[in-house]
Order: sequence, then structure tokens, then C-alpha cells
Amino acid sequence: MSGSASSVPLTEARVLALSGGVGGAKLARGLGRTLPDWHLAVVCNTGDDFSHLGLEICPDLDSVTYAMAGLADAARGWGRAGETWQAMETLRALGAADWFALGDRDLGLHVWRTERLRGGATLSEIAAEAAARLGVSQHLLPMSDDVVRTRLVTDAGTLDFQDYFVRRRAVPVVSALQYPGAVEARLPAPLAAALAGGWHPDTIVICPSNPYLSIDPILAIPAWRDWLTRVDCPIVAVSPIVGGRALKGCAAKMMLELGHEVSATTVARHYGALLDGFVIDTADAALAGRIGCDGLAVRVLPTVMYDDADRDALARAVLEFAGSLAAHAPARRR
Ligand code: FO1
Repeated sequence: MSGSASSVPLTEARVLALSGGVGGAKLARGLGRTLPDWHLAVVCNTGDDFSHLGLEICPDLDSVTYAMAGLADAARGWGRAGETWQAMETLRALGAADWFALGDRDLGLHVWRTERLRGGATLSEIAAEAAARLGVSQHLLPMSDDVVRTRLVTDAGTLDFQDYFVRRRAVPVVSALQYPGAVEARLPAPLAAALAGGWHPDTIVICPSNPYLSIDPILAIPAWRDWLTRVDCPIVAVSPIVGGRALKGCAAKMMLELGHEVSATTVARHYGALLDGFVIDTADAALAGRIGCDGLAVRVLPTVMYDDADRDALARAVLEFAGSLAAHAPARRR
């Protein structure tokens, strides 16, 4: 297999999912297992990407790739199962930076990607090739082939994402987020080509990812926002906030620091008129009326995913919900 990895064009995809890493990857896996091969395209946040120890690291693309391929470490949510850490031990002994843990198996992907990027391949080509070579029969795409980075304005200064999230363990208090590069960034080349040919998906799913860290970098790209505002299919988001808490990561902490109530309602308001449907957890059933009062369709479902049965059940229910919205041809809210 050479450069373009899979011969299946993106236009085969019927469902497009927007995802960050850990939480989003779980639903992406369920969607992939539920839909026929190549019917799903997952677009991954690349605002978390960074250069480290001479390597190009793409955490969310890799988390989704590993999840879809069945290679992910279930407990950590990032990196590979059965990982060993001998390269890190050597790096530590040499006095190199060891705050970002690169497992031995995982390292191979970073080395290969860095070489491919230096050889002139685009991130879209590399993501598709990595996925196909690891046995994934779904389309995986970066949000852009251009460089967009997430930066956080905090009480410890303006920080690059991984410096904030991993090195400083998300402790600094966040007052604003920046996405340098977003305004100039283009849609990833395979998506731009598919859209130029008149393709559109039947459903768009915003996975239960951190809205500020994982989905906003995508929405900060004007070409993405323009397309999502115009696209003629239901857009359904799944809340990453359950019972007033984030299942993983720092979404709840950040929500508070940005002056919002920690609630699924805040997530729905954050996405606003972009959405046609919103899925909240059974723990938040009491919020359905409040969230739906401005015409947004709300579905209450068990959204906490412990295993593949949970992921598949949520994926099926989300697709059924989106299908019901399409069938009833709602007046577009955007
Ligand atoms: N997250 C951590 O909390 N600590 C780590 O050392 C770490 C290493 C790492 C290596 C490769 C990779 O793909 C992801 C990694 N992550 C690590 C996760 C990552 O930083 C974040 O979970 C995402 O960027 C947020 O979605």
C-alpha cells in the first residue's frame, strides 16, 4: 500500500463524526462498529498536536486510530494497550524531557509520521494510511492539513496545550482559549474534494468531547463553521458533561473557570444553533425541558460507555435519533 492508503473514497461515508481524543474516541468506535465499513468518517481535533523530542505527535488522531483499531489502552484512554516504556527509561537516564510519556509501541507511529511529514505527505494522507495499515475500515481525517494549535490563557501565562494539560496537569486557571492558525486553515483536502463533488453526509455527530479543547478548534476554522452552518443534514451532539461532571479530562473545571454552570445545558448553549439534536445522559433527564425549550430536539440516553456493548448501544441510539430528525425534516435552527 502506498501514499493514499485506502482506495475507498470519502464520498462513501454517510456519517461524519467530530471528535477529540479519549471520550470522543469511544463513541467513534461504537459508530464504526455499528455502521458498514467505510460509512463513517471521523474528523479529529489537531489543536493538541505538538513537536516533542524531534517527533510530530498527534494525540487525538492517534487515540481515535487506536480505539477504532482495537489497540487502545482502555484504562488510560490514550496510547496503546500492552505498552512498555523502555525508550522513556533511556530518555530519562539521558536527562531528556520525560513529562510526556511516549510508549515503545506508540513511538513507532510518531517516528513514521514525522518521517512521512518531512517527506512532504499531508496529515490527511498520513492519518488515512496509518488507519488503513492498522486495520481500520473507516475514514479518519485531521480537522485540517494546516497547522492550528490550542493555546490557553491562564494565571500561569499563555500556555501551549500539552504544557497546560500534561506538564502542568491542567492546574492553571483558564480565562480564555486561542486557536492560532485557525482563521487561515483550510478543510482537510479529502473533505474539500468530496464537497466540491457535491457530496454531503446524512448525519453529523459531535462526539462527547471537551467543547473548548476538542470541538472549538474545529469550529474556529471558518471553512468548517461555514459548512456546518449550511450543511443539509441533522447535526447531533452528545454531552460530555454527565450529572454536573466531566467523565474524563478537565471540561468541568474549565467550564467553571470560564464562568459557566457545569451542566449539559451549558454544552447545548455553547453549540447553540449549530445543533438539531442534543443527547443528554439519563442522570440529566430533568434538564431535558430546559435544554429543549428553544426548539432543540433532546434525547435522554445512557451515555456512559464502559465497554463495546455500551459504545454500540449509544451509537445505534444516536444514529436512530438523528434519523428521526431527518425523517421529520425539522425547520433548520441555523
Ligand atoms: N496524557 C497524559 O496525561 N500524560 C501523558 O504523558 C500523555 C502522553 C501521550 C502520548 C501520546 C499520545 O497520543 C497521548 C498522550 N497523552 C498523555 C494524552 C494527550 O495528551 C491528551 O489526552 C489529549 O491531547 C487530550 O485529548
